[in-house]
Amino acid sequence: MTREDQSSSQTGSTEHYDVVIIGAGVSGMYALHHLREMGLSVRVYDGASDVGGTWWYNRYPGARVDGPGSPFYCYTFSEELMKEWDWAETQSEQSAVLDYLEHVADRFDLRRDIQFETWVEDARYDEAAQRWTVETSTGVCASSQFLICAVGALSTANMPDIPGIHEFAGECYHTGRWPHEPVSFEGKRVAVIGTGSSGIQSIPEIAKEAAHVTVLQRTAQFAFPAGNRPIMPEEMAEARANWHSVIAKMHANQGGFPFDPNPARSALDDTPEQRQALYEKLWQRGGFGFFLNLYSDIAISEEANATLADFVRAKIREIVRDPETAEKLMPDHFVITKRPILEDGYFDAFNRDNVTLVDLREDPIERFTPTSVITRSGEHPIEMLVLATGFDAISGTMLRLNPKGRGGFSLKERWSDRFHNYLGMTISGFPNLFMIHGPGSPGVFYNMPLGAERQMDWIGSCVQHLREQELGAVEPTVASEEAWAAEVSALANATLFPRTDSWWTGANIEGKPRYFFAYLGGSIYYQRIADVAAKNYEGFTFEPAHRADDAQAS
Ligand code: NA7
Repeated sequence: MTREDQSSSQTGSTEHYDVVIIGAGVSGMYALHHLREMGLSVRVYDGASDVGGTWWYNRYPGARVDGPGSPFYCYTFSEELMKEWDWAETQSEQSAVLDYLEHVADRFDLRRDIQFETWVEDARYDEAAQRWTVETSTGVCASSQFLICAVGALSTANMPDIPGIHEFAGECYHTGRWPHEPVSFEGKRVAVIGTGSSGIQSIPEIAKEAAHVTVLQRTAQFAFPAGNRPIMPEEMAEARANWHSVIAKMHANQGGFPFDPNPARSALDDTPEQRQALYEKLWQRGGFGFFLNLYSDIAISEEANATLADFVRAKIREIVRDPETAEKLMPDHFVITKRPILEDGYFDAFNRDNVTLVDLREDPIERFTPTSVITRSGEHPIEMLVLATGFDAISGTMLRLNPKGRGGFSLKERWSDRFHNYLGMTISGFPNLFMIHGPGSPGVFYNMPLGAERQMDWIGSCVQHLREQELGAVEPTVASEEAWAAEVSALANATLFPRTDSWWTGANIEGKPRYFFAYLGGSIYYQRIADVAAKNYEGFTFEPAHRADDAQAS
């Protein structure tokens, strides 16, 4: 089959494309746009009913952007798009982000190449044809030279396995699978399991309506004031007027946001009074700026870390009136080594009469009954259970997909001991497969829409390289994967991050390989991948394109 024949054609029940993309979230949407602009035929599959990925699913009360936020949590590829879209708040609520993504889908006519409500159930690489075949839940089968997994870093819900939970007869919702119909808490006794970002954002909102909220906490958390505020028209105007320099700043910044780098300074260089003054100023201002303006060794030095941890613990004691509850809320890990959380009324919710805290470390859940949750200390009758229990993050959805590479070797086999990859985008034995925000990439440690664009631009260039050179397949060597793993680990091991149990280390999922799997070099990563491309894709091997008659003969 010639390349022309393969372009968006159909043989029997198999559709043929240049590229299949799995996922129509922020990454998959841009991947579609970019590859289409390159003149490729592209098909996107997504299990949801519309675009948005994580923003389509996470509709729980209080769901908001909890990073540095708007207007810079957005695509940068189109200046017109930036100019025509107004963001209302710094911490945009879920519906505002979804509105934006729907607008992007309309504006760039993305939906015509997306098949919704379609799960990719299997993906197999055909070595002779140098193509991937995917099978979907709707029976559609597609073949493509390239497979792009834009499956989301936080998309496979972590469902707790607690005795009796399936017998619970009341309403039960996972925050990452929240219903599209309105959920009423009015007059209900609600239990919430989980105090990560989703629990901490939703608990104060649920408490406003519910008869009673029982918070079931496994790990007490450090959380910081969200500092959400309206974005002033002059701020939007300024961002627009300086859009090119804003983008340049975003590219240069460690986290992908247009902020000037904070001068390197140890927390231990300041007196306790000076530190207190800085922490207090940042606390009052709120927002993600707290982390961006901190001392540079908070995530590196135990002693420096303790100064901030003590400050936040004192704040919790100040906010929460009941001393016993306040003590249960005291986190004991290194601060910011679990995903930093922005809160708006979380600690204060424990001052309400209708909110109680159960510390599962001293009072664990024994089982559920149809009408209650039973902990060691007694029974808590409930009508609703909210599971804010997070995700099998970063690798979980790739493993659920479990693509089969060369020789039918599955990803589950390849990743049985660790998440082998090169540049966080490619895996040896899985030619022509690319991941966006995969393990080993900056992923959740970088402005995710921008990171997706930058990874996708690199993938597009690699695809272009293959087509220009009439190459059929590309994959990394095992040696380059090993070197990459060492680089990722060396960056992580210079910090306190790997020393805390978190979804960043895989510790939240039983049996998951345990190590820190994000690339912590920030913007350095994009220089690294550019260098690899400039050195003729150093660390990769290429296969010439098989002729169609060779492929058929084998
Ligand atoms: P997280 O941050 O993984 O939080 C999940 C929470 O659920 C966390 O407090 C967990 O405790 C708790 N958890 C998980 N399983 C259980 C069981 N079995 N029993 C009790 N408690 C449990 O997920 P989120 O959805 O809040 O946030 C994910 C990201 O989404 C976030 O960073 C934002 O970027 C958006 P643990 O700490 O593991 O002890």
